[in-house]
Amino acid sequence: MFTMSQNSWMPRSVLNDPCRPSWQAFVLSDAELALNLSPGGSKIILKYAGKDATQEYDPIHPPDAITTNLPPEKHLGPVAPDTVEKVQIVITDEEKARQARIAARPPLDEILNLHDFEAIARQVMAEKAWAYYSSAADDEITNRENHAAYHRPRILRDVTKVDWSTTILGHKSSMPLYITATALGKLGHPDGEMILTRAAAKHGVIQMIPTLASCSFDEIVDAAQPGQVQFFQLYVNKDRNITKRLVQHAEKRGIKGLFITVDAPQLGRREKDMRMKFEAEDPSEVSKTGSKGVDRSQGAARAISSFIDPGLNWNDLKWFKDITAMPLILKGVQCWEDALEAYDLNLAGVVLSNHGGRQLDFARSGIEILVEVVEKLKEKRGLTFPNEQFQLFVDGGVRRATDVLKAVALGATAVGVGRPFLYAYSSYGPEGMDKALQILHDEFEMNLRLLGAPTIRDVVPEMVDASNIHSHLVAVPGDRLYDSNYESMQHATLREL
Ligand code: PPY
Repeated sequence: MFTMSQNSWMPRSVLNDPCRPSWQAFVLSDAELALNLSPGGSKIILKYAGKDATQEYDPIHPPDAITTNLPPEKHLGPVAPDTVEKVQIVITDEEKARQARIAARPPLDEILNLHDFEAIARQVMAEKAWAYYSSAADDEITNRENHAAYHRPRILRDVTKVDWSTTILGHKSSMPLYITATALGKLGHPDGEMILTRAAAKHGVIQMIPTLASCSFDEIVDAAQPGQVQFFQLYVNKDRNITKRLVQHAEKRGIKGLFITVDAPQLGRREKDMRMKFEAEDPSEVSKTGSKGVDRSQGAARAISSFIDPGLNWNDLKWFKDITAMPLILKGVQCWEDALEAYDLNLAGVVLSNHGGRQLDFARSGIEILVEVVEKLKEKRGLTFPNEQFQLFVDGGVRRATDVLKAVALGATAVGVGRPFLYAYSSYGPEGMDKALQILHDEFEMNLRLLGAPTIRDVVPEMVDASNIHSHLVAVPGDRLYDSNYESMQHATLREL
């Protein structure tokens, strides 16, 4: 349970959590400070003052939000949970309708591909959760720009047996993909990221743990099987001591690669997410801005992003090398010049990504960037890909094994998959996630046969025609993802004067 009052913040869940420090509860002594500290603004504090705010708080606050951000002198001691007012949870008509839609989901057997999960998720997820997961930047152009390469399969090769396993940063993976980091996993299911951990173990894939997880880092690591490989995605904190602690703790817990996100010095403008708060709150409040002119009344993303350091730059990378021996990978590289710089700094690789279209709109797709990076790093440094010393990864827009295989053919070691897994477990729980990975396995098996490639090593550049990739003129059929995802301000009502 998490309660807020005008002068106290007290997460009861900590009482049962062995990973947390022993002082167990956190009380702000100063109401003014509490109101100013809340990234969601004062309204949310006042709304839940003295009440059980667990449901609102848990999914959108990483569990260490208070321990990390609140100075120790503000932690005043344990809470007696019995003294806290219980809140009557009112089930709205809207929530009842959502529960009815959940009950009416098609059986999992009828889910044939990852798009299907998305279609169900849209109907059964809580509105705020759907808005956060599905939103993308600005006009959501980049969000649908990932499909401009075509296969050139070979025939008459013996593909009786096909093997789509590979290695990523030297670690075995049953498929050339990994579960990439996505924030706030509990918005979709109360078990959040731990569903991904368990499914990763079962299917032999690697999970990248997000900085902004809903579960704590230790919970996620503890949920792994012995020997299970996990990576860690890092948002760099303005307070480098916090970052250092996180990184060194991750290394101590056996994390095998540090993916430093470099494409989010500021949050992209995700209007669907923003509209959530916009609609939920008093219209007179919505345009209120914080001290730096930032609108603090907006959606989930904005509430969690203020700690990220926009000052992060190339000079910081030496410091990372000094504080950790984990392989360093930059996540969010978008042109060959930066990939080359990362190579010259002896990093272990780069993720070519537009952050799922959630940051800079009109940023190019990962696969388009991949083509230019492979070409230029060959020209400038004589590199060929895939390359063990400097690995290329791609993420964004992956819904099919064919998306993965195109990237692999063009030189990627592996591809990150994010939203589809969130949609799978948000709509069907752990079984949904299990099914999603099974679907991908089945797709790899079939598509390797159809490509004429018995193993991943046989998936070569000649198997893809990427000649249109930079033209941005590729005809795509009606874009279901876009048509169903983009939401204009269609329900706008004018205020009464
Ligand atoms: C995302 O929502 O895309 C995230 O990765 C989390 C996040 C949150 C705030 C700023 C940047 C990224």
